[in-house]
Order: sequence, then C-alpha cells, then structure tokens
Amino acid sequence: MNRTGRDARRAARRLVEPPARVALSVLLLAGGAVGVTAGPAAAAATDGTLTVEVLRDFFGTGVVNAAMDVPQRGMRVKVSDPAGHSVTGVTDVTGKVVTPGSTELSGGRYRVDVSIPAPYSDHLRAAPASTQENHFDSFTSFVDVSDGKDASVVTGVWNPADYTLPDSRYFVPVHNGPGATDDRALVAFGTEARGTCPTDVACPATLATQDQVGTTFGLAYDTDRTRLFQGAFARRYAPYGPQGGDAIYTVPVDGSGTPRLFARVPDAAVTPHDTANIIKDAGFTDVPGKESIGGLALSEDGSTLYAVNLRTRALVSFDATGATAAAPKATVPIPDPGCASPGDWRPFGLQAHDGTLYVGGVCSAESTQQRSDLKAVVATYDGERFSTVLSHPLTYERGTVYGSGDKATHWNPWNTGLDSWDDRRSGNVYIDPQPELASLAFARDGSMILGFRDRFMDVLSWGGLDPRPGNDTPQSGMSGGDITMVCATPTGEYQWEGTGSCPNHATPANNGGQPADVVEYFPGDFYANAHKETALGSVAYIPQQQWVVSTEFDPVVDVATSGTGYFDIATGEGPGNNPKANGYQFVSRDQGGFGKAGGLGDIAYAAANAPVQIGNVVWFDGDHNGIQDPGHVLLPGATVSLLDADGAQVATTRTDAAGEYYFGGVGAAYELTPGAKYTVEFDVCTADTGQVPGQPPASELRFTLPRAGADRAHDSDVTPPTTGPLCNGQAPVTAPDKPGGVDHTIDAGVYIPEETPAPTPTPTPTPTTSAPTPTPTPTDPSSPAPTPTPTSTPTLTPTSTPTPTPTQSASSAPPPPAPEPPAASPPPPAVPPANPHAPAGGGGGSLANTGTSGPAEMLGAAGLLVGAGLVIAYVTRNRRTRHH
Ligand SMILES: [Ca+2]
Ligand SMILES: [Ca+2]
Ligand SMILES: [Ca+2]
Ligand SMILES: [Ca+2]
Repeated sequence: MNRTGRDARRAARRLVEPPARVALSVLLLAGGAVGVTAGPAAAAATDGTLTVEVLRDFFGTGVVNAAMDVPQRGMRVKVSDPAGHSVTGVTDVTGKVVTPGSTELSGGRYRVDVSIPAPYSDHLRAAPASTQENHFDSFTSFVDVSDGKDASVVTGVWNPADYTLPDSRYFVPVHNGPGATDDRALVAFGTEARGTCPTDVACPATLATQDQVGTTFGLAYDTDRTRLFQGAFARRYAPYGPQGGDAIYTVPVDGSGTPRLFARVPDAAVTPHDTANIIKDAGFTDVPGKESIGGLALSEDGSTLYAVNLRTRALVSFDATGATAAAPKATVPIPDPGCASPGDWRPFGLQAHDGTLYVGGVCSAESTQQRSDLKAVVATYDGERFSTVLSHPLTYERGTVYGSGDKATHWNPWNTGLDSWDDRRSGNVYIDPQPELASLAFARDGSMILGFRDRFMDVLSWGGLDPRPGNDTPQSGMSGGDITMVCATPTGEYQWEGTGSCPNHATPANNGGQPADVVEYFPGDFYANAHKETALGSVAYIPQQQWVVSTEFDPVVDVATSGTGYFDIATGEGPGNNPKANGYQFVSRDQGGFGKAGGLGDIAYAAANAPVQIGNVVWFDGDHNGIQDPGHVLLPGATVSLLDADGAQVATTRTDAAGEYYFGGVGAAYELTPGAKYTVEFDVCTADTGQVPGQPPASELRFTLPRAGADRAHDSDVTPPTTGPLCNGQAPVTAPDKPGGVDHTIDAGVYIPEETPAPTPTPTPTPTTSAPTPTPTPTDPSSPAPTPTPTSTPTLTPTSTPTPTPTQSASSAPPPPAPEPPAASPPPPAVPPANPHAPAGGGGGSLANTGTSGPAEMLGAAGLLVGAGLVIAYVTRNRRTRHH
C-alpha cells in the first residue's frame, strides 16, 4: 500500500488550479460556509480505489495468514481527507469496505480509521500489527489514492482467548472399566501425537489418577493459573473419586502439585454406586446423564467457572480465581427449550466462545419414546437469559454402529428399562445410541462442531454384568456417538450439515461403506468395514490448527481401544480415512476395560495468554497542530527504543517506510510485561526526511504538540525535550494489562520550527462577483503556520488555529515532482498535483462535501489569492473532537 503523504499546509500553499475552476470553488465554498448543502457533485474522479479489509486473526504475529484468517464483517471504517470530510462504511461478509474514487473526499491522501462497534467490541480487539512483509496495518493508517492509484489497508482483529502456543497439549479424562487396571484419570499429550502408543509414539503423561479424582468428564483449562478444572461424572461400574459425584477438582498441568477439591455443585448427585459390587452396580442403571456434572467452561476472562448440574438442569457458576470456591456465585435453571416434556430436557455441554456461553443439550424423548421428539438444542447465555440458537431433530439416518437394524442406524429415545433390556442386543453386543450433546467447539468462522455422546455406553459397559436381578451375564456395548458440523453463515445463521450451504462431505469413497444417503460433514468417523460411527462425543478445536480433535474408539488399528481422532476441518476426513495419520490410540484393549463402549471424558487444550504489543507511528506534523492529519508525511528511519522501568533499553528498532514501529506481539524478541511501565524513546535524529518538504536535516526536527485533541490514536505522545538533543524525546507507556492487548497509540509527531515567517504579499480579495466574503479570513494565508497554540487542545478552537487545507485538490495528473533540494531555507515545498482532467464541477465535489459534512464544522472560509498563475484557497473548519 501506499502511505506516501505530503505536508498539507505546504501543499495548500502551492495548490494549482486552472482559473476556470476558481469561481466555482469560491461559490461553493461560500455555500458551505453559510450552511447550504450542495447535492452530490462529481467525484474526485482521479482517486483510485481504496480497499479496506478486516480479517479475524488467530496468530498475533502481525502477519496475515491467508489460509487461516477469516473475513470479519461488521467493522467500522472511516476514511478522512485533509479537509475534514469523511466517508464511513462497515465491512461486509467479505470483510471489506471498497471505496471507488470517492465523491465525498478530496486530495487523494486519506487517513483510514478502523474501529470495532458493539456487539463485536465485547470480544474482539485490534490484533497485533507489524512492519514485516504482508503485515496487518494498525487501526489508524494512511493511504494515497491520488492520480488513480489504488490502495489497500488490511487490518486484523482478534479475540486473544483464541491464542494458543504451537506446543499446546490436549487433556482427556480416562475412565477405568470394570475389572480394568488403568490407574490414569487424566492424561496430557501433544497435538502432533499420531499412531498407537507406545509402539508408534509416546504415551500421554498422567496428570491425575483414579485414586485422586475417580470417574470424570468435564474439563476446563485455566490459562492464568495453568490448571484444569475436572468434574465428577456418573458412569455405571466406574466409581466417583474421593470427593463424590458433586466434586470439581483442580489439577495443576505442570506437575507442581496434586489434584484437590475446588468446589461442589450442590445437589448434583444423590444415588450411590454399589461399591461392594461395582461390576454390576445395578442401582446405578438409570443414573448416567441424570446426575453429577456435565460440561465445564471457564469464561474467557478467566473469572468464572460454569458447570452443568445434570440432576437439577441448572447452570452453576463459581468464582474461578481462587484455590477453592466455598459455594457457587449463582445457580440458574437452564430453561426447557420446548421438549415434549420438561423432564426430557437434558442440558449437558458447555463452551465459552467470543464472550458468550453456549449450552448444548437434547430433548431426550424419554417421556414419549418417540424418536420424532429427539432434538439437539444449543442455547446462549448472556449472564441474564438463555436464548435458543439451534434446535434440530435427531431423526436422521446415520452410519451404523455395527451390523444392521433401526436402533444401530439412528439416535434413540433415552431408555434404560429393564423390561426392554434385551431389545438392545445385537448378536453378542448391546447397541442403543441415546444422544447427549456433551461438547461443543467453534471453528474459525464461528461454525459449531457438536460432539454427541452415547449415553447408553455409560449405562452398559464392556464386560459388566447384566443389571437385572439374578442375571450376572457379562455384557458389552458398542458406542454410537457422533461429531456434527453446524455451519455459521457469513451473516450469522446456523445451518446443519448437509443443509443450505453447509457441506455434506460423505461419498461412497470416503464414508467407510455406509449408505450413500447418510449425510456427514465428518465422514471420517468410521473403522474399516465394521463401525460407521466411532466418535465418543467430545470435541475440541485449536483455531490455529487444521484438525478437529474427537474422542474415538478404535482410533487407529487395534480394536476395543480408545484415543483421539483428528478430522480435517475443511474436508471432514478423519481416522477412518487414514488411521495411522489421523488417529492416536492411548488406551489399549487390556488397559482401560471399556473396549468399544468408550472410556474417555471431555477434551480440553492448553490455551495461553497472548503477548501484548505497543506501537506505532512517527510522522511529520507539517501544520504543527499535534494531530495525525491525512496527507502528512510519515517518517522512516527514526530509531525507537523501549526502556524498562529502570531505564534499561530492552528493545530497539527503526520505523519502516510507513513510519511505523512495534514492540511485542507474538514472536517478538522482547515480550512486554503486561501492565508494566516502560518508556518509548524516539530518536528522530536518524529519520529519513526525504519526503519532508524541503528535506531538512533530521537534526532540525522538533517534537510537535503532545496529547492534542481527544483521540490518542491521532496525537503525539512525546513531551518536547528542552535539554539534550531536541530531536530525541520520550513517551511514558504502561503496557496493556490484558492478554493480547495492543496499544498502537504511542506516536511521535515532529515538525520544523519556522522562526522567521517569510514576508508575503497581502492577500487579494477575490474578484469573483458572486462570492460572498468569507469570514474569518486568515490574516496571512501565505504564512499559515500558527505559532504554537497555547492551548493543549488546539483542534477544539478552530478560529484560533486556522488550518489551511487543500479542499479543492480533487486532483490527479502528473505526480508531484520530488522536492527540490534546498538552495536556501525555507525551500520550495513539494507541489501537489493539479487536476487538468477534472470534470466540470470537479472542484465542486469537494466543496459540496464541505456542505454535507455539516455547516457547524464550517466556521470560516477562504481567502483567495490570485497571482502569478496560482490560486490558493484556504478553508478553516472545526475538527471533530472525537473520531468514532
Ligand atoms: Ca458421524
Ligand atoms: Ca459415519
Ligand atoms: Ca497535523
Ligand atoms: Ca498517540
């Protein structure tokens, strides 16, 4: 992009216009001055196209990742010209605002300001920028579309909660089946682990044991304290841990301690296991899915832990910041979304995403035993109320769990009736998939990935005894969980896989041999020629990766095993398509004892607190008003150093061609400490003044008015030094205190003091008869640089700070010649382009804008000087005090 700028004041002084346009300009200027709004006029037809693109970033490196970043709609874009006109837009579903040669702006050199409006502002922030190739621009940037040049700005937004380190790990609870010997209750492993452990790849690390936490499901990772929350879970044959069925434990992930009780979810569990005969556990047959704790989720700010009480169907929240929580902060019922009976509502899964809590559940159809009453439901919770965002029937045909038959190819109503117990028998195994919406994950574009657990596998098991009295036959189940995509459209609606534009990826070539009419976004959930649905119901997605991770049975090659499968988020291919590449087995047949009945809980991964960043610009403030006006020159080559609180230099850099610098962000050599105090030192003595009018020596640069105006993104932050090298100044900074925070408002503006204004001819009033006399008239338009204004907010008092601006430079044509080397001071400044191609009324375009931008802003206009073939016009207007 082209950010080349010019000093607006000097440009204005030398503005060249054909005499034919003078009268029109004056007329319309006057009209603006008296509040007459001219209609849309001809464009500044020579402007090129400005494209502002906002991408949602997931990496924080400041560099665009074309494959992974996604367009962000709804972002506000404001493009301003030197005269104070502006046009605004909102990014569309492509993330763009495209401004063809604007009819509203003039001058060709504009400032672009991006901002994040509600509701996005509750979770999105400016992403880190950089000076590397293919970088994100900051929220304030400068473009030049004069003379038909096109320009683009690409800026990034992100939710720092999305951040993970490349060496992140997954965490999965492990269950210990009847008669099994697996002592592990929580394991951790790298995201690259594939194949069978330990023959192909290392086995996971053990973070908690059965003795410590017992049978668990829910997991939530705490980036601030590098610990996991892990919730007790009701599963027949598999006992609770030492703290019972209502316990939430904390587990340090770095081995720094042992699991301990964090909190209890009141009234979550009432039915005891038959610990004396756990291999039968008859009294627990109908408990799974109805007692203990379902999903856990931590709010993105780390302050609140949420848990689903499966027994009371309530959302229970805790202060998550302490070592323990004595009691819930709040307990709110999760309302029945309209199931056949309120008792059929079974909320379970939880996930925090983009500042919102999502609750997943099903209508179980338990009261009616009609499959048509089975539904998947997702609701959001905003802290006050729940809103259903998805409700979809679970009546469709699926791949078979095993063999044939209606039960094996569909979801079925919740049922543990002993009178119908043998209806579930298929050969020597039991199959009766009963859905729990146990987990949710979010794709980069906001699509939801739903993990469905087969509740019946928590009722049956692998080798446990028949629950009926007098029958101690060992029985084994086959799980029929699932992983389902619900696509978010660019405008925010949800579409179930295979509907609307949400793809069905299943083909006879990739679906493992299930019927061709079975619809699946993730057809890779099969095991060669036997099982067409192998997902166990827990999913997670690390947004920097290509793979959705899912708990699976028989994930690689060995049967009656458990582990994880990896599904390509774009194609849906998974462990079935290439088991060794897409699966990781870490529970062997001999080890866990749950065989094909699933022996795993939820999945969490280690997110991380993103680094913070500061920046960003050094500019030549030619009009010395302390504001980064459009059209200014940006200064490369300034040396910018970061000093810590002790004054030690911790980083140094030079401004790039756009005058920008950055410290921190992902991958930076020095990472700032969030919330710490620093000093940014701007040594502009090294700056390249080649684009500054007159090309003065950098040593003559002086810092402009600090902290002018109301917008920190547009001001200068350096208090001009009074001793030492006057081209070396400092700005105090407090680093952003929240993870992933950026502060791109640490800027330095410089100018060349003019000690002796050149004597100039008296302005000649315009001879144009129809032009009203504009007021106020600058007393000396040829020497418009005011002496430094006494007030710290000069832009609020336009009458005292006449700011000449080249409003009629709706210009194109030959590029300005390079500034002449100074023969003497002051040198001739750069000459902005004239506009011989401007259509009739071209000057009126900008002038019409003068009117449309609001008469109140037009406090005075225009002395006009005609002489020696030059026409010079000045407009003084009230700047906006705030930029939205
Ligand atoms: Ca499936
Ligand atoms: Ca399948
Ligand atoms: Ca300025
Ligand atoms: Ca600033």
